[in-house]
Amino acid sequence: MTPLHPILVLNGPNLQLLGMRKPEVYGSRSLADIEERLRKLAGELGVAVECLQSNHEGDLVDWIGTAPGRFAAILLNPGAYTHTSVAIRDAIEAVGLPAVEVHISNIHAREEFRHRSLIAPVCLGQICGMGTLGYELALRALAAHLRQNQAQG
Ligand code: CA2
Repeated sequence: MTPLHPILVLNGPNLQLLGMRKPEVYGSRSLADIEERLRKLAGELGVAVECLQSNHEGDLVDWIGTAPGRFAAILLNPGAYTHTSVAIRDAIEAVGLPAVEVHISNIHAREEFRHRSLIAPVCLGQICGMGTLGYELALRALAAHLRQNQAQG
């Protein structure tokens, strides 16, 4: 298999608290645990991942903006910025890299303000409500998408 550029994994605000609070909503795994599992799965899939988290919208916009040429795709859980950030949406749309949005909880079964994602329309797809397994499903989807595109030249 020809090596691909790594996949950029971005987590937004408050996701550094995973495993420490609200396990009934977000499960009991820490972000470090999720990232470790993604690195292991990436190895099995023949890709690499780089994982970053920030509570600041501008950091996420900067990382997305500098991804082309360094990363092949983006897996992101934008946290609460999902529902508010035109800047993150514009960044994803501008760079044109395939992106998958992940939510641990089922945002459609929660408060109405969480039902709308500004970012999902510029992504390949969205996975939500599958707990932290959603990150692994998204990585599988992106790796398959990249391999398919590679095979088609
Ligand atoms: O379900 C998801 O993954 C969310 O992106 C999580 C965001 C929320 O604003 C979105 O609507 C859905 C919140 C992340 C906060 O994470 C915490 C983790 C542990 C304890 C408290 C918050």
